[in-house]
Amino acid sequence: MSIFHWNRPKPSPAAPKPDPFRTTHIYCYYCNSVLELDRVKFRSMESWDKAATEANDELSCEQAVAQVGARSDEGSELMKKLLKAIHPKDKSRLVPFCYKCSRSIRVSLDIWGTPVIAMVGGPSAGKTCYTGALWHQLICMTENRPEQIVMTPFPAEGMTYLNSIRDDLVFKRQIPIPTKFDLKEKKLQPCGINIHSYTHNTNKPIVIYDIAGDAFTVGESATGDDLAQVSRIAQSCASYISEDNVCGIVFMVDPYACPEISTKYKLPPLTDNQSQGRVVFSQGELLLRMASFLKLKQGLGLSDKIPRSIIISLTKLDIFLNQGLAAAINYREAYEDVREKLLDEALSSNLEWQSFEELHLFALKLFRVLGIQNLYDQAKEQFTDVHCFAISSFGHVPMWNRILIEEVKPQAVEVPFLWHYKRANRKELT
Ligand SMILES: Nc1nc2c(ncn2[C@@H]2O[C@H](COP(=O)(O)OP(=O)(O)O)[C@@H](O)[C@H]2O)c(=O)[nH]1
Ligand SMILES: [Mg+2]
Ligand SMILES: [Zn+2]
Repeated sequence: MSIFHWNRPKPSPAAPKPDPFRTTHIYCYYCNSVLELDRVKFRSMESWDKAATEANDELSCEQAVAQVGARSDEGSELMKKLLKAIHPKDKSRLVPFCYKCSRSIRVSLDIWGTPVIAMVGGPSAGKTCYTGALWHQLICMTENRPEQIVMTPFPAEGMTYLNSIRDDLVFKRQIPIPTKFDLKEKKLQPCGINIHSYTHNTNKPIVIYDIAGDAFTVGESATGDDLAQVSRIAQSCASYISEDNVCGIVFMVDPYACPEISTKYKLPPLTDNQSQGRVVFSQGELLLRMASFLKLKQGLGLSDKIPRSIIISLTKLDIFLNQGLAAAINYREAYEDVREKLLDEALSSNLEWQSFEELHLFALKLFRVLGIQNLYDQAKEQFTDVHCFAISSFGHVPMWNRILIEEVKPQAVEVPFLWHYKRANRKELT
C-alpha cells in the first residue's frame, strides 16, 4: 500500500446498489437447480430447435434486460418485462435456458414468485385423481358466477394437464393411469391457477404439482437407511418442496397404506392390479423422511420445528361414507354446511378461518376413530402449523376395472387448496 494512499484516503462512496437482476435467483424445474438470473442466456424461439445454435445468437441476461428497459425493476415486474424481450435477428420471442442442463426455463420465468402448494404422498395415495377432481370442483364452484370470479389455468402445458385428467374423470369416467416417474426426464409440470375475484378485488395465482409418488420412495428397500432415503428425495424432482416459494404442503394419506385402518375396516378391492407387488409405504415414515429432508435443507436441528404449514389429508373418504361410519358422515355434513362459505372465506383477506377450523376438528375426530391420529401428532412434532382434512376425489367408491360407475362428485377437495391459497395471500404473518 502506498504512503500516498495512506495520506489521502479516497472518500469512500457508498457501494453502488447492484442491478436487481444480478441478485435474483430462478429455479430450473428440469434439473432442480437454483440459478443466478444474470448468468442465464437467451435464444430465439425460432432457432431453438435448430441443432447448431451459433453462440453469438445467444443473448446475455444483461442484453435482454437492457432491451426491455428493466434495469431497475425487481421481482415480478422484472420477470414480466423479460418475457417481452425479442431476438434482434428474427424478432421472435426469447427462450431463457438453464446453464446447468441447457433446457428451457421459460416456465420458471412465467411462474416466478407464485406461491406453490406442494403435494406429497406415496404411489397410489390419490394425488393425480385429486388434481383432476380439484380442477373440476373449482370449475363447478365458479361456473354460475362468472361476473364474480374467474379462474384461469396457466401455463399452457399446465392447463392441458389439468383438463386432460378432468376429462378422464368427468367425461370418460375413467381413472387416470399412474403418473410416470422418469429419473432422466424428471421435469415437474407446474399447474398454475389464477383466481380473479371481482367481489374481493383480488387477482392472485397459485401453483400445484402432481408429482409421482416414486419421487418420495424411489429405491425403497426393506432395510433402507434413513439418510439414503432423504438423499433420494434430494436427487429426485421432489426436492422442490424445500424451495422458498412453497407456501404449504398437502400430505396425502392413503387409507390402503394404513395398517391401523385395514385391520379394523374392510377396504374395497383396489381398482386394478396396481395392488400386485405393491409395496405399502408406511405413511408415518414418509412423513418423517420428508421432514428430515426439509430440516437438512433449511439447516434446522433435529428437534426444531419446520416453519411450514402442512395439511394431513386423508384421501378416499368415500369408502368410509359408504360403510356408514358416523365420524365420516359427520365430517361430510360439516363440509356441506360450510361449502358455500369456503370460497369467500378463502378470498377475503381478514382472519376469518372459522369454517376451515371447524372442518379440521371434525377431521381430527375421524382420524381418531380410524386410529390414525398418530399421523397428526407426528406432524405436530415436526411442523409449526398442522391441520387435518379428509377428501374424496370421486365422491363414490370406484369399481375394480378403473371405470367410474357414477358421476364424479368430489367431496371437500377444495378445502386443502383454499386453505393454502388463503394462507399464502394473507396480509400479515403470524
Ligand atoms: N375410493 C377412492 N379411490 C380413489 C380415489 N382417488 C383415487 N383412488 C384410487 O387410488 C388409485 C391411485 O390414485 P392416483 O390418483 O393415481 O394416485 P397417485 O399415485 O397418488 O397419483 C386410483 O387408481 C384409484 O383407484 C377416491 O377419491 N376414492
Ligand atoms: Mg399420480
Ligand atoms: Zn436445469
